[in-house]
Amino acid sequence: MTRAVLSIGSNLGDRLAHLRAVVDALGERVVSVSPVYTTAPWGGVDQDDYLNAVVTVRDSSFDDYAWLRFGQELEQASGRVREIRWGARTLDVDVVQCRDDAGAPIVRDTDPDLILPHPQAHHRAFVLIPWLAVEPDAHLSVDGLDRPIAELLADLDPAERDGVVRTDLELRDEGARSC
Ligand code: PH2
Ligand code: MG
Ligand code: MG
Repeated sequence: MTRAVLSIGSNLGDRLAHLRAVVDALGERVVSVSPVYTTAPWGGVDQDDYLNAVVTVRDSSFDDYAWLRFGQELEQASGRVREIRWGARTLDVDVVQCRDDAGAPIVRDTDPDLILPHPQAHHRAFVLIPWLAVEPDAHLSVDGLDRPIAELLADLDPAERDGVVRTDLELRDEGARSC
């Protein structure tokens, strides 16, 4: 059994539909879904604003690689093509953190396809703000030091935080919300 924190983002095509497709596909694995935010592009590439959200998930038969593969399949299904690093995309699903059975965060630093926790997460207001909305007490290991994400967010340049604006958009469909 693992629990994971997934960051999802889109800035090409029907951005909301791409994010909703992730929540739909995750189905019963979903523990919580953050609000949706419009976010200024991060990473220095000139491109349109993103929609971003965070989804926390769990599955009794998934390990960390299963979350990675699941995300990659959804990225493919959204029509994502080879792109430049940190450039525009129909859908990006990143595993930010993954905890094992005992609740311990899994650490990986040898496979470039899956570094855990995500090496850029603590720099990204578009990850920390949605994550904080669903897990206010969450911690993230940065350089081997366990830090509250609220503190990591406070350390960011205010301009980074100001670029992340909450919307009224919803990722769960009506049926799921009324359950
Ligand atoms: N994803 C990127 C690069 N830059 N900026 C924002 N605001 N949101 C993203 O999801 C994002 C980004 C590549 O994964
Ligand atoms: Mg990414
Ligand atoms: Mg990615």
